Formats: sequence, structure tokens, C-alpha cells
Amino acid sequence: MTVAIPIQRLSSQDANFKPKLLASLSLPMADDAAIDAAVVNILKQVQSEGDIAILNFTKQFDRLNVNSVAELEISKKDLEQAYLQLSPEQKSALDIAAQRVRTYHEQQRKEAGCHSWEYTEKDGTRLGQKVTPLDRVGIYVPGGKAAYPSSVLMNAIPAKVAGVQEVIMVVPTPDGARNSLVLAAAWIAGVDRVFTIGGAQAVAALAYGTKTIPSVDKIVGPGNAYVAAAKRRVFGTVGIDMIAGPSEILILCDGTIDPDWIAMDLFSQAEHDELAQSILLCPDATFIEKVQASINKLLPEMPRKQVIETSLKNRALLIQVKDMNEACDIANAIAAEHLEICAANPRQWAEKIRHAGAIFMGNYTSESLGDYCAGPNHVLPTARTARFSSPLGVYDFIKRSSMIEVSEAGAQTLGQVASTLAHGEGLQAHARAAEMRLKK
Ligand code: HSO
Ligand code: ZN
Repeated sequence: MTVAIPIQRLSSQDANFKPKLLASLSLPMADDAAIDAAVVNILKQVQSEGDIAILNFTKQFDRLNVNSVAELEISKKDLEQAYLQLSPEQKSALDIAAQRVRTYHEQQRKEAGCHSWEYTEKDGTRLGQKVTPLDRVGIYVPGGKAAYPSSVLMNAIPAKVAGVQEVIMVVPTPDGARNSLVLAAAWIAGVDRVFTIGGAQAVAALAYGTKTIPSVDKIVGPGNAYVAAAKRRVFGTVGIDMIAGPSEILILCDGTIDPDWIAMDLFSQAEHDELAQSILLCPDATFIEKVQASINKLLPEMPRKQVIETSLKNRALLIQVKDMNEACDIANAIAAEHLEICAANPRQWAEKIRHAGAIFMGNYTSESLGDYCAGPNHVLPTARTARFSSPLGVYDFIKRSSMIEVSEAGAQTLGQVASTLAHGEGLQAHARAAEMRLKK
């Protein structure tokens, strides 16, 4: 059975192509004033009542009725049990994925930006930067339909590789339903403590701390609109990673691949969310028709066809371009979360790409391999933010302190400079502090 799935078509030759494209990329503005108001109230209550508020909200939202927050903690033994009870295939797949993600992030830690450094000037003054891992990090893991064990690995492993001492995970378990794959992933990733709480109340607990739940220094991980609003609100009290939007895939294709593969790669992100966005850029009009035919043919057999179809109808684009060079320019303007280059010589085109969260090169590199087990992080900048931000990484779990040690000789030259500038700013104590160290 085939069905016709109407997908928006564009051509780079269309009048007003660029504004049309940009309009198709933007998401409808969510009116979240009501959500924000509810979140402010939840944050306030957790801040003032601590554990009691956590118990009340967990009863109200997750229908979990317990007497103490301690009862909402999952012991390490239970995490291990969840892991041991997996099927051998699942255990091995999770192990391999975790190991590959660890190896990739260990390599990342070795690279510049994750290390302390120092240099010495001629007069003996030493200047540098000291890198320190964060002490404690919170990971939010959604419950329900977007509970991804792979995301537990992607958030927790870089934190551990960075040297974070304590990783605290929160995951809502509505009606007490625990996701054993999520718990097993927490075990493999080395998560230190897990609390079965969720929503804005969990973000508040991590940000402010309660008697039972320790406060953290940074909160990472995806969540629903309430979690996103709470993360925005607690930013400043703690660090946050990013506010991630719906998943996106952009495929740049020269037509030298099985169109079924392209159709399935487009589905792979469309199946995440009705608002996910899948885009194909291709110079070959006949190939675009083949992809459309593959979509029509393959969709009916997909268990998540409802989500995929809505996402494709809402937001997918099949774009005909002049050539692969133009495709690269358009890809840069889109700055997609995931960019697949399915072409005979992918590196030739990858060189021209400046803006993308992750670049998947060659016909064998399905984006889904990156989602699970290639090694790089799958937490990536969405909604064109790849123009200015990067994948989640070890560098998100470290911070830098400037190091300054001025020698006696250095204090003579720097003292004069500082004194002059300080007087210019009308700050006499600053000037005198420098001048007192000048030799008479
Ligand atoms: N593609 C998603 C990550 C994910 N995929 C998790 C499968 N599971 C966001 O980049
Ligand atoms: Zn995915």
C-alpha cells in the first residue's frame, strides 16, 4: 500500500526563495505565559518548603504517594539490578555505546580548552588558566514518551569524563512506573544518585537543594515545556546546558544513494516529534521524485507513522538546488542540528560547511548511528543555534579560573600602568594598592 504524503517543495530558483526558506524554519511562537506562571509558583514553594513541596508535587503530578523524599531515591543496588536484568543483546549494546561515547569524550578532554596552562614573562610574572571540573551536576531525564536511555549516556558520561564528583539524576516515574533501560544506562554511565522526581519541582530541587536532595552547580538534559521554563528561571543560580528545540535533520544529497535510505533518514528525526523538521537538499529533480515515492511507500509500514506523517506535513521540505555548491550555502544558512552529506565525495562538501551541530559524511553514516553509538554527543544545538553554539561536551562540565602571579619586577611596570588607569577611573584605592608596591 502506498499513500501520497504531501511535502512542501521549494526550489532555489523560486522568487523569494530565501525568505520562504527562513519562514519554513521558524517554529510557531509558543504562548507560555501560563506555563511560566505555574513554574514560578512551583519554584517558590520548593525553595521555601523543600522536601514537603517535593512530596506534594510528586503526589499531585505523578500520583506517587510516599512519606519521605528518601523513599524517592533509587539505590545503586537497584540501578545495578536494572542493568543485570537486561537481555544479553541490550546489555551488550548499551555497554558498547557507553564505551564508545566515553572514548570519544576522553579524546575531547585531551584537546585544548580542557587543560590548565601557564606562561612566564621575562620579569618572572606568571599568567595562566586553571581548569576545574564542576563539583556536582544534575541531569534531568524525561519520563514518558521521550525517555531515552541513550540521552542518559550522552549527558552523564561527559560529566564523569570531565571529573565531576557527583552526578545526580532526576527522572519522573508517573504512577511509579520505572524505565529499567533508563536506570541501567544510569548505572553504566556512573550516575551517583537517582531521584524519581520530575517537572519544574525537580529542577527547583536541584537548583536550590532540599534537606534530602543536594543542590547542584549545573542542570543539563531535555524536558517538557515546564522543565524548560524552570531551567530558564533557575539559570544564574545554577548553570544550564541549553533549551533544546525539536529534532532536525538536513540531508545534502547528490543522488548517488538508494532513495529509500534517504526517506528512512528523514523519518528517523520526524519520528521524534510532530514538530521535528526533516529537509532534503538535492540538485537532481528525478531523485527528489524517487525520495517522495520512497516516503509514500515506506510510511505505511512505520509503527510511528502518525508522528512521522504529521511532522513531514508540518515541517518537512524537499528543496531542489542548482548544484552541490549551492546546497552547501543553503545548509550554512539553515545551520541544522544534524547534517547528513550523502554524496560520492562527502569531505569535499563538508569542507564548505560552517554551521551544523553534527556533520555525518558518506552514504553509510546514517544519523541514527550518531544518536546511539558512534561516540560524539547527540545533545546538539537546534533551531539554527549551531551558528553560535556547540554539541554538549566535556567542556560544558569544566570551568576556568584565571591565574595571576606578578613578580616584584613585574609590579613596577604594571603598577604604573594600573595607577594611571585607576586615577582615570577615579578609583583611588585601586591606584594606591598598585603604587604601594612600587619601589621608592
Ligand atoms: N536525535 C535526538 C537524540 C535521540 N535519538 C535519542 C534517539 N534517541 C536528538 O538529537
Ligand atoms: Zn534521534
